[in-house]
Amino acid sequence: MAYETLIVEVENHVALIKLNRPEALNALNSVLLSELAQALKIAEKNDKVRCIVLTGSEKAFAAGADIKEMADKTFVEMFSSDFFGAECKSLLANRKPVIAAVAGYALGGGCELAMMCDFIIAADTAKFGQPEINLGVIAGMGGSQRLTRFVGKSKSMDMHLTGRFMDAEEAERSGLVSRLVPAKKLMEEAMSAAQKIAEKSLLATKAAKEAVDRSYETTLSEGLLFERRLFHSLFATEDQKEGMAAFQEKREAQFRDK
Ligand code: CO8
Repeated sequence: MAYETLIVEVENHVALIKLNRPEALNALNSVLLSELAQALKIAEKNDKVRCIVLTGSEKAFAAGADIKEMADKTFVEMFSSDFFGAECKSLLANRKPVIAAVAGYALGGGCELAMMCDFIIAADTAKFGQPEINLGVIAGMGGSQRLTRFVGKSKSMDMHLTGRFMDAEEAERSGLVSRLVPAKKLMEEAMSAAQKIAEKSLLATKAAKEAVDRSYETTLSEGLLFERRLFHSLFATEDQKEGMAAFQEKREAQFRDK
């Protein structure tokens, strides 16, 4: 499938989706977000794909929502179309794991898009920020909620109110990113993490993703119950039998997603 704003490759069970609007530092316009939602849906349906990596360029993961596209819109247009609402819901509906591999700018909607992924691996060149305040607006794709959960209220407020950028070291220290690597190693590290995930049982992978995601949405006791019930339910799978047999037989497990 050919896209105007993305490059998509599938290799060794990993779909690599590259944002591709170099002339605008990968700013997220309607075409890009709807193509991204479509590419993720296709990857989710493709049995050969077991993990997804989302990346941008060396200079920018994405420098935010497209300011030029939004500038002249009215409240009525934004509200009536629920601007970017459907696209965000569609991105989040994907049940396969998605790793964000971030180099350069991840600002505004770009930072929010990275945070919508399951985890972020950052190059030492990465810069995160929610600079919407400089444009007379605020975050709109989850920044005020997700960044606060990642880094805590004080740092999140600082970022949203001053519009300052956070470098990759601060992002790792604050828990926004899971790994920090030299820029040259970014794609190697992200693809190797994806490969590792692709070797697991996809049933267990989806269950793990659901359980961790649930921790954001519920109380501790409900979350613990949800996790325990998912754990119990995996004993109905062949992959659980295989995984535990392989451990005892001291061999690699051969998962079949059954
Ligand atoms: N939108 C549109 N075009 C952009 C954007 C953007 N967000 N960012 C960069 N570009 C364009 C520039 O206009 C420029 O194009 P041109 O050459 O035609 O003038 C090109 O990309 C290169 O950019 P610069 O020349 O500015 O590159 P620099 O290296 O000098 O600066 C920066 C890089 C610091 C990243 C700078 O481009 C910048 O500040 N960009 C804007 C960052 C920003 O404010 N992001 C937040 C946008 S608002 C948002 O994301 C809201 C999300 C919520 C949506 C909610 C929906 C419900």
